[in-house]
Amino acid sequence: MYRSSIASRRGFLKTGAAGTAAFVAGRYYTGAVFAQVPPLEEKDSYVIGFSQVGSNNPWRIGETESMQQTFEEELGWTLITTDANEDTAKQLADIDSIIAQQPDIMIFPPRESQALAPKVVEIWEAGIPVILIDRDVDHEIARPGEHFITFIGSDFVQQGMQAAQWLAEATGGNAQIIQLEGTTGADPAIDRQTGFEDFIAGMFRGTPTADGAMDGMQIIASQTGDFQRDIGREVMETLLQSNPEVNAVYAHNDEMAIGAITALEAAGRVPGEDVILVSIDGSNAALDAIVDGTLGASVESSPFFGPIAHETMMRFIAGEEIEPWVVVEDRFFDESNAAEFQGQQF
Ligand code: GYE
Repeated sequence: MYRSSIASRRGFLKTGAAGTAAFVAGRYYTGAVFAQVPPLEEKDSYVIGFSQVGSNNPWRIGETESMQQTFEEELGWTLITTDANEDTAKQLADIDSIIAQQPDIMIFPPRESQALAPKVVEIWEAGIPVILIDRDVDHEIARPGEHFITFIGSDFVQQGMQAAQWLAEATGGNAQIIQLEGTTGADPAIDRQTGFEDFIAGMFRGTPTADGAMDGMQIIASQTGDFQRDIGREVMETLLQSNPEVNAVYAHNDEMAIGAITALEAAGRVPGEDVILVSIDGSNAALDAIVDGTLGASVESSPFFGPIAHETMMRFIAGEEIEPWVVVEDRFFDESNAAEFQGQQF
């Protein structure tokens, strides 16, 4: 599809090297000054490159299993799977090794938004179409509908806002909050922080909220726990010592919330009573903690991307124009419904 806006031209010129390579290759680029996703022909089976970020958390394992179930077990296609062990440099190298194997398409989560964006452009230069799942990249560098087909994933700003709203209600608007951030530079960590902080500041996506600024809700400390349980626990142990007045925790994922619960209990605090916790993901462990009363609530963030990735890929092959963001709808779990879903998640 022809895009002639000044913005895309300017954007394209910024990635001049990419443009030249695409022009020289002459496969999908015929002289116009905009990027275009390489096409994917219709055939019986496909080789898909899947570069996973890590596997030390049930969410990641759930995502990998969903991809394997859809593409390998149900369709009988080939999934080239790599595991970056939560190391961005390794993910960059993993992607190079997948490109060398010339898959038909790559479907993967970029660990960090900016660090992976030039790599998405490189995959585009190599003539391989890309669907990003679960995490997005910086659109100043790599753009959906041009360098990659689309981003399939949750609305992380909305998730942060929902967590803030629940916490404000649960604490009567008075909370001394420790925030445990996800992986620094990861799209969900950035947006979950924005959604939460904006909400307590009385804003949501640039519009004032009905509740206005919540002066009784204060973030007294905020540090990354890299989306990992053990790091979440260690960070919480340290932050607890310097912030004994804490009475609320907002963790960007369930694993860090569970680590924080362990740290709180070890320090003689009573999670769920003198410290209220809210997090994101909706894992089985989180549902159990909600039922036990230690975790207050968890906003769902589904890792089951196999079916929706397949459906989106087939729409692309059929020549449909794909929206730049395929939004995954999430549920919300608290004491009113957690028991109903126990064991059904990941
Ligand atoms: O919340 C977390 C994982 O990228 C949306 O990353 C995902 C997040 C998820 O490690 O548990």
